[in-house]
Amino acid sequence: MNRNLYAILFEKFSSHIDQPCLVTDERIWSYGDIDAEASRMAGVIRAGGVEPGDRIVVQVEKSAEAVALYLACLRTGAIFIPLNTAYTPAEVGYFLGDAEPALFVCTPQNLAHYEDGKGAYTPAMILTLDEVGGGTLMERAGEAHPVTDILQCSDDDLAAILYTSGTTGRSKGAMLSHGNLSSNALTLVDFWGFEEGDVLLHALPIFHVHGLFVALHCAMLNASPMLFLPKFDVGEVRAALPNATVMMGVPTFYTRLMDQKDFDRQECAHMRLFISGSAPLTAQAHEAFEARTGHRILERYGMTEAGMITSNPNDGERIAGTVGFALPGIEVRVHNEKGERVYDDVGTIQVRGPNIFKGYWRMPEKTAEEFTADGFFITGDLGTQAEDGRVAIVGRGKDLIISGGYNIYPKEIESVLDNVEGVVESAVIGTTHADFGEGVVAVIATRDGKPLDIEKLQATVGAELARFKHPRAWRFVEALPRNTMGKVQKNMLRERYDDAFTSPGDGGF
Ligand code: MCA
Ligand code: AMP
Repeated sequence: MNRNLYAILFEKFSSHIDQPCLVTDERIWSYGDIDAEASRMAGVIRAGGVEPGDRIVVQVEKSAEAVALYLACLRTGAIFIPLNTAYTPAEVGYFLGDAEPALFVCTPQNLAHYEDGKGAYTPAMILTLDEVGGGTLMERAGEAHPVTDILQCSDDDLAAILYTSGTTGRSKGAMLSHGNLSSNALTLVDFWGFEEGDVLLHALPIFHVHGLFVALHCAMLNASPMLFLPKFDVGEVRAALPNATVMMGVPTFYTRLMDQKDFDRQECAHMRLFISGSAPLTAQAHEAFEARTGHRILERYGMTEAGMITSNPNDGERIAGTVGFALPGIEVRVHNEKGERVYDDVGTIQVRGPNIFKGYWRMPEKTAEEFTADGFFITGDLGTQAEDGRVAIVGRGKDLIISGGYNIYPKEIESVLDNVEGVVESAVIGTTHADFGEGVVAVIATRDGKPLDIEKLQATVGAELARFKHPRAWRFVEALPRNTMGKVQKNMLRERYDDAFTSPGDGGF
């Protein structure tokens, strides 16, 4: 049997080939249209000499064509590597060098940065794709001989690599197999009760697990239409809600909807399910949403390396502040520092199951560090598990900021700041932000504690790092607080500057 994820998706939607798949501003793409586009793009991939197992790095805006490109990679056995559109050429350069793709697809606007061997690694082929289906990839697809077969794959063959930053520096590519993705998708479509008539409101980016895998796969396995919005725009989402039944979002989606004074029950009357994840949804936000709309948001917990791990039930009690139970077929446990399994006590969350990634791309030693001897993946999240299995996340063991659902690793920003003249050392922390959950604050030690030129600091960070990672509040001190071991006490800094985005004049964004 062919375990290629595309074969599994195709089998489910092929009886609905004339049904709408992606509804965009420009047009309605039926399942047949998307399949045909994926065949043409597969033709481009094959004609370009890209072999199964070769990597294709993609940094393009959200579009139906970008979805077809992803499906074409699955179809041909090429490994799909999506990148956040906000990444700077410097950041992209690292990923190209690390992944060594046979093909890089970028926007026409960014092409100049990568042509003619400007970076450390120049892919054999660079094509372009814009947000309305223009670019050299589409020109070639128009002429290509469509590939209609689906490469025979096993569960262990790689489908995608998603980069996730590390607490100690370099980004790691999480290798995800066809089996990782299909097992998770098949579980979710069932667990969340996808049914005939469901319409998914898709406003997430498609370069992360949430928008690319969780949302797309569930809809495609159910042959559901997706109202495919370019991004989360509160007005457009509100306009689409009456035609949808399911929405998946990060907590910022829900806080932004709640900020709309006239957003009410009526607009959600047609909805079956609101799902939240990627960052903690506060119990307060959960309850306020229910009071306003009558819907209890279903919160679930996931990770790039593991896909979806736990979920509150579709039928059953959704408890605010918890992320529910291990999904069927997945084992979750909490271990304390002594390595003992604990219940109702805080420890690290560990996971085992068919969803767990195959390791970090070309980093076997890093991979080994993240697994226990009995094969559980150590998530780095701190949580509790009740006797009945219900999990609550209480914090992170890893030095990570989650802002609007994007992960930001302080180390990466600190490394840039520490090279700026006048900076003795820096500590980057996340503090409470009403819109993004957490906002980035840079605490900088200077020789006399006097402030440095913020514009200069911003420009230095700006040349290297994507804008969503930029500190939006700056604090200058004489020295960073350290414990007796010499480690910077970030907890103390987070407490001290927790009002960075709530005190007057510190809006940041
Ligand atoms: C945009 N900006 C941000 C963020 N997004 N800053 C911090 N954090 C962010 N998340 C900045 C931009 O750089 C810009 O700054 C300004 O905010 C406005 O940009 P804009 O593009 O208009 O922002 P937006 O459209 O309002 O986007 C906010 C958003 C978006 C809708 C929350 O970030 C989003 O869709 N987030 C979802 C991320 C996601 O899918 N995560 C799933 C990861 P300036 O004005 O200075 O230029 S997968 C995962 O975590 C696991 C597996 C899981 O469990 O799901
Ligand atoms: P990523 O590396 O982008 O896949 O992000 C995964 C991380 O997001 C997890 O390790 C958690 O720290 C966090 N996360 C995902 N879902 C939730 C949730 N429902 N509540 C709290 N944190 C979450």
